Amino acid sequence: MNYKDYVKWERMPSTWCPGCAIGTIFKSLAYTLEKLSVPREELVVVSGIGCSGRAAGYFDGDSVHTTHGRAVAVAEGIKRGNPALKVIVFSGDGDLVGIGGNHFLHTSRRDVDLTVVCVNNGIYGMTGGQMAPTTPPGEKTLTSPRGTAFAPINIQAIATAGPRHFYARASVYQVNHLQQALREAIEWPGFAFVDVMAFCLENFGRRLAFKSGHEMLFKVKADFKINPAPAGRLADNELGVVKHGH
Ligand SMILES: Cc1ncc(C[n+]2csc(CCOP(=O)(O)OP(=O)(O)O)c2C)c(N)n1
Ligand SMILES: [Mg+2]
Repeated sequence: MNYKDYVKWERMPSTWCPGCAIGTIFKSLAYTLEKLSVPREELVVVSGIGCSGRAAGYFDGDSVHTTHGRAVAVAEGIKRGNPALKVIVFSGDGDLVGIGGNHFLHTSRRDVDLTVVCVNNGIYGMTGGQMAPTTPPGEKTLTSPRGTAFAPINIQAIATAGPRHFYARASVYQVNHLQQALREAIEWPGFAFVDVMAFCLENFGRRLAFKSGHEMLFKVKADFKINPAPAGRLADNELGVVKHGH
């Protein structure tokens, strides 16, 4: 299989804004599926609602575009119904750890064999740029014009709380690392969460005076460094894979 065989080309161009990096994550996942020779008939991609959530409709295989926040719950049902399937969730930070946070807590606790790819742009992008649980402290958004007063949710701490866990932090700039993390996550025989540091130009960055996706991409580059062999949890500015137990 070629990576292009996983894409519904008749749906292109995508709805994603020019300069957005969701496409980089989408393509990286398609490349990884090619590398792992995942048969299309064994693949199911599940998304919630949001810009990132549009991805399910662009994969040429079985896919479900669920309601907002329910992607992980639907994916768990599919996996329990047919454990032979490779079930991959591709959705946004708001969808997965905001409204869908309860499913994240419990599906990770049950160590269900899923791969969850989180496009973490720190914002509710699709709906205009409201503050999310992932918004960095002090950051100005549509709903926090003086800067958010709250600490962001610690995704890594939740994903690594159980005795068996897989948490990867990757970014849309370090693409080889992202693809390696996706590969390890898909091969991991339990709940694997890939937290991809991304950005939203139109509904977040422009309010912070960013002028292009390119500028935002280089902010990601400056903010994160790869730790190839983390001893424990990753520091806030580190990318890497933290796994244990299988
Ligand atoms: C039950 C429900 N509540 C709220 C909404 C409105 N809504 C649509 S997308 C979205 C947030 C999406 O944010 P995120 O998951 O981070 O995706 P992004 O657009 O940033 O990729 C919200 C609040 C909805 N569709 N359904
Ligand atoms: Mg988002």
